Amino acid sequence: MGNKEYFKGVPKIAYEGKASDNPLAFKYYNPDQVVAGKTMREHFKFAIAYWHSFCGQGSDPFGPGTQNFPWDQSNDPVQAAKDKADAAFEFISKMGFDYFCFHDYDLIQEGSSLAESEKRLTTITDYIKTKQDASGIKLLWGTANCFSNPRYMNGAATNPDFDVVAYAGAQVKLALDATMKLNGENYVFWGGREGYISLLNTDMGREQDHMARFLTMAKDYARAQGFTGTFFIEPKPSEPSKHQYDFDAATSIGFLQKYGLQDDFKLNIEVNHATLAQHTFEHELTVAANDNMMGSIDANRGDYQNGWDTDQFPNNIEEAARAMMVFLKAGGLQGGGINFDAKLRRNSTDLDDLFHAHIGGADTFARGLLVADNVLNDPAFSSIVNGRYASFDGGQGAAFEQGKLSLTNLFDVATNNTAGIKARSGKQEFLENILNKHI
Ligand code: XLS
Ligand code: NI
Ligand code: NI
Repeated sequence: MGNKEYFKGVPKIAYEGKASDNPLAFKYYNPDQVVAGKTMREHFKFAIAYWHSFCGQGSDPFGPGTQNFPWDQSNDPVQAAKDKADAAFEFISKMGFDYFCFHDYDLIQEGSSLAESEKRLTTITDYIKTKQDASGIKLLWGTANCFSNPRYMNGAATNPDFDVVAYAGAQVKLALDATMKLNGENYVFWGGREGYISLLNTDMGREQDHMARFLTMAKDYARAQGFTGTFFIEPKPSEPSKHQYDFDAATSIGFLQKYGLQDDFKLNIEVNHATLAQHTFEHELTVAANDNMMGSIDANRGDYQNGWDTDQFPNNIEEAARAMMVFLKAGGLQGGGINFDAKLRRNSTDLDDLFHAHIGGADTFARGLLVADNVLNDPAFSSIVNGRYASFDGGQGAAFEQGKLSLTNLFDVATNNTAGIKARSGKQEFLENILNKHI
């Protein structure tokens, strides 16, 4: 067990309330505070993303990493992986969060063969298991990185070459084994290369059939091993592919329903993916919630002046509040939690920056939750939304909802309406003011 302290001088982060001037304290995230019947800790299940926080060192397409992590100094892959796990568990414990998430090769560098990778994964998961037992920190979800290695340049499950599909299957089997060994509560599929770069060389229908076949096999394997958690698809419209098959929530739900996967699979909605798809975060959550598919959240935000997945830490309170309104109305997530799939800016190079980022992210969601609860409990707000649909609560409107009317009946209702159609205001500005009042 490593006993080196990586984040020296940083104490365990505590809730001190909004009057506190301590930058290393939560101002709104109070894990034990009950909101709408649950503690904040239960609502959110905050998780740390291993890849952004402990692997990515700030490199971008224009230059190498800047952050030079003290846990990434050993040339021995096993030692480097253990140092990284030590740093990760120290950080998560100091944040007071309960969960982490990983890709297989975030935990340890991929080996030069499948057998070597399997051996390395076994070694590091043995090590992480002891750290989980000692700290109580849990695994929200695991996943396989089937997009970085050059073998996946034409896709993983949707690769036109069966040998690559089989290799991806082997990798996902190992990632599922690692996830189950660490008692992962869920398993994620994000298909960055499951799409196309050009339709000229792509048989889209065949690739989508392959993807469904692959997901079904992965699900059947895990279920046969006794895995009872939920599988998540993570919609994203593009980047790295020109077009990804899991474009957005509506597309992904249609895909899952077409192939009969909707009972085992839900969605992991990411804020920045929503905005890349030209949707809002609240839109994607609403689409998912309507079909009982709101499984988990990857919390971050985009830069609204450019079109990349910039994965910035959440700090937009209105965006969080609107999302939390959907969240509360749906009764929370189907199995998942809130994973900070976010990274420091390349020039944020101090070790304490990682704390400021996660404190801000947690406080943004906590504040969003408090605002959402207040808005939903504000009678001026709910009476307007409910009132807009009152004509369906009785009479012919109710008969319409119950499927008792035909098109001819609608013709009769419209013909007999001698009073005419009244203009009814949507009251948007009124509602926006109520939301802002609670912010
Ligand atoms: C990339 C995705 C990725 C997934 C996990 O854009 O957000 O990080 O969350 O593979
Ligand atoms: Ni993500
Ligand atoms: Ni992303």
